[in-house]
Amino acid sequence: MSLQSSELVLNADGSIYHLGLLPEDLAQTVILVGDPRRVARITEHFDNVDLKKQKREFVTHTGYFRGKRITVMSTGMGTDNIDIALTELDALVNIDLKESRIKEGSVSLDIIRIGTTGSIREEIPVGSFITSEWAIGFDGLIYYYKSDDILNTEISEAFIKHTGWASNKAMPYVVKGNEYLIDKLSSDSTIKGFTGTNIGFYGPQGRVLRAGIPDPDMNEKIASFNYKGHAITNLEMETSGIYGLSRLLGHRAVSMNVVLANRATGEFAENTKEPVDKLIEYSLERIAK
Ligand code: R1P
Repeated sequence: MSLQSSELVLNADGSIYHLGLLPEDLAQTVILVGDPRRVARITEHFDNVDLKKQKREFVTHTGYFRGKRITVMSTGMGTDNIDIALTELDALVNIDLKESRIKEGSVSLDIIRIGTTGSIREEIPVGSFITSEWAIGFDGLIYYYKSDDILNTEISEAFIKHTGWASNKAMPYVVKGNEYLIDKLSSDSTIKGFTGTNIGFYGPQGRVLRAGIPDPDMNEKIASFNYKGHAITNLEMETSGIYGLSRLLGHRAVSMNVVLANRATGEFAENTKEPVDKLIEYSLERIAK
């Protein structure tokens, strides 16, 4: 059965709709970043870059780092963009775009997020590298898919009870990263974390400028949650979507984040470039190993 053109949307050159990429543009190892300008900051370390494309916030470079072919792509901010990024990356390898048919067998990508985050623990200072072992999504994206088999409901149910999570917000979901990539990207320089993924930067992460929030103690409740040793370390906006969709589609994913803010102490990195550059260099070293 072929997919209708309203479902599998292609551009005039045959590339996938939002990413603007053709299957040959993509490497099997894919680094995802939020900020479009971070793409070049990563590929400046490459031996060569043979492809550069951009559509909307999706900037893509593909090239070689120490002989390994790697694609680096920006997703912009949030799990709504991750829905598009992951679905279209998967389509590039697992759907025959010319025939509009799902291919026999499936190809698995290695997906590594290199991002920035806020720590909710005093003991995880600005500059720390967090490898997300688990993610808890407050964004609700995964509930739009058949996802019962990949979610850890024991942890999410304990979390909902502990925080008194309001039923007018999306129900939190818990999903694990890929063990192989978590080990590969972890070392004495990283902390294994449990990352909370929010649907926004301000109210959803408990930041108040002018608009008030219904539960000002939510970050403290999130920080005091500890279920059988599972305690949340940091907040950002993409990891749960990347982990959830990667599990559903059969890809391996790990999320690496450098801490720029400490929400417990109120501290923010004076210089954001240096810690991000350090995480880029560290992650590339581990990916190339
Ligand atoms: C918010 O400032 C953005 O920064 C973090 C959040 O997840 C969100 O996307 O990650 P990136 O630096 O990768 O964009």
